[in-house]
Amino acid sequence: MTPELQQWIVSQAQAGHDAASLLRAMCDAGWEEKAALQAIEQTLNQALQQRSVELNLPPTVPVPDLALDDESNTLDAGDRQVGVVMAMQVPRVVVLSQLLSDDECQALITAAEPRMQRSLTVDRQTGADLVHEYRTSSGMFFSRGENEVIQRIEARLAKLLNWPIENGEGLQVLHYQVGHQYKPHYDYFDPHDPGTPSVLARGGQRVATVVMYLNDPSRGGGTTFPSVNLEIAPKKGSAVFFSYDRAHPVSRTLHGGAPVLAGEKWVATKWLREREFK
Ligand code: PD2
Ligand code: ZN
Repeated sequence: MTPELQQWIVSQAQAGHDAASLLRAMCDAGWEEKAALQAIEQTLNQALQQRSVELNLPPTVPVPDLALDDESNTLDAGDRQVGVVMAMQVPRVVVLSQLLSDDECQALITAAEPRMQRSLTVDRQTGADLVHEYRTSSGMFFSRGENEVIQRIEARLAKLLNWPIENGEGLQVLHYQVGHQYKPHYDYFDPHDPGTPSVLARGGQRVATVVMYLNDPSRGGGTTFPSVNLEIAPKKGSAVFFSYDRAHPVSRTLHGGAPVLAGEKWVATKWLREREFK
């Protein structure tokens, strides 16, 4: 491969041409398809790697994902067929329907309700849990596999996302009342925070989130992704999955819970780590 060709591939990609159109142009110019594909992949990977170093980005890590194909809008979750409502690549966000049954939603709320406390967030300096103004919901954590319903849901998520059950934190349940919100934030732990190393000792970084909606708020309470102007309406039994292959804003996974305007909002959040969460 000549430097000129490499430069051409990078400049075409920067101009917004996708891999398929690059491939077509190269094949039209006499390239064999397999060789052209390899040249494009190698060149773009190299360019991305170089850019990451220039920008001093942390390296990417493997993340959970769903086995989506173009033909099917349902996924086999083992004991249940789950609907795919929307999928985008960057950031990786997939909205799922019918992930949980009404009974499962209710069972989670019933078990969580007596254990709810004002929500804590991790203190960025020390790694300790703190009450913070930007998070006005109340919440609780189940432990992993705590009861039969939780075991079932965790097994379903592991199958859907092809990620070990052991890498999941315990399910968190949040309850928002009118006016409550969760201001935009990243779910990964900021590598520059002094408290992060102690948090990472238990299973490494968070690499993906599943927010499951346990009821239908009357108004408001959407999950927002401000970097890409996306808002997901909370619907009982549905969920939003998103992943972040590096702990950096380039992941574009800034997200928040919009204020609840009428009614209430219950969610269960599953965070997935790189390794076994102990
Ligand atoms: O409740 C939500 O929509 C929400 C939004 C952002 C939950 C979380 N983050 C979370 O639990 O991390
Ligand atoms: Zn979050």
